[in-house]
Amino acid sequence: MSDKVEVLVVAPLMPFLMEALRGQYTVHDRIHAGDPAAFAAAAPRIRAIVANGEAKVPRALIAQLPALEMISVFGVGYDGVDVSAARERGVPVTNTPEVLNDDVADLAIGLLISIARRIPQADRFVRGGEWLKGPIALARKVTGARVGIVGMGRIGQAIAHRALAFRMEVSYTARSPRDNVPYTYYPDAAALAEAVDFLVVITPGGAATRGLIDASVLKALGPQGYLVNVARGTVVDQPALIEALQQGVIAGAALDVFIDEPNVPIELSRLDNVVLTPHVGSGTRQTREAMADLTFNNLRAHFAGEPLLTPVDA
Ligand code: 8YV
Repeated sequence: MSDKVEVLVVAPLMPFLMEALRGQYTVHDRIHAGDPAAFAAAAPRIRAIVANGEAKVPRALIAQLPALEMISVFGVGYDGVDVSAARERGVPVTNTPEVLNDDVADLAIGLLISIARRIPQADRFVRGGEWLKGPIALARKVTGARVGIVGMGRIGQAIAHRALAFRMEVSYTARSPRDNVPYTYYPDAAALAEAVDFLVVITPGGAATRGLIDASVLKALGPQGYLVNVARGTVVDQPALIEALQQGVIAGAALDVFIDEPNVPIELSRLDNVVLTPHVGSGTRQTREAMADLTFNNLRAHFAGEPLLTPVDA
């Protein structure tokens, strides 16, 4: 048997990250889910878990790995990891902050413009020969509109910077007002929604934000308002959103994330006032490579006895 460190990969990862991991470690790819015998045999030797932003690393899994030393997440969000269970065991968790800020902010603005200007709908209009029958309906102006950002962390601030270039009036809600931003603060999502044309959600997932954007927030956003979600599906009450879209309680929504990915409710797909993307906020080659490097280098640092590059809660 080789003396390579053994790691458990718990989610599908980019091929270039898998290749780097396989070059350095003995990699067990998702055996915890698909191969109980192999998992039982390897579990006592597994010293690290590699996850992604959507992966689940529950307490029960951590408990089955007595030699576990660290969890490296390929993603900024680590709501799927039971960080308390890891902390109790003295197992640090790392993620990939900063390197994906630009991509997620770019997509947020792209989705906002897409739903307001109905770009995918216009594309379908041309392809379907509808243009020959007459002009398309008018859309909603973006420049100068009021945008409310739910979550004013690093990505929220990157979205705000871009919104300013569109001369948008930026306001936000967060657990508490931030003293490093000049935007108007609202104490809760409903008050913010009431005051804006576009509500952009970029707050961490997890128990603290589950269902934060509920029927009352959507009602406050109103029939001229649009929702953009580039955070986690769990932050929005998805059935309430579907109903709001069907009933015209809000004007439209652009969504990159869903409750049960990759399953998207058929009701959403049937609606014309939505734009749907398959969780691609960080999905460019450049950014995914930077995320892979950081995921790998956190593992490398740990096993070299060096400080972790980006531990969570740091
Ligand atoms: C995913 C994400 O990690 O960073 C996050 O929190 O949700 C994404 O970047 C990515 O899709 C890889 O699975």
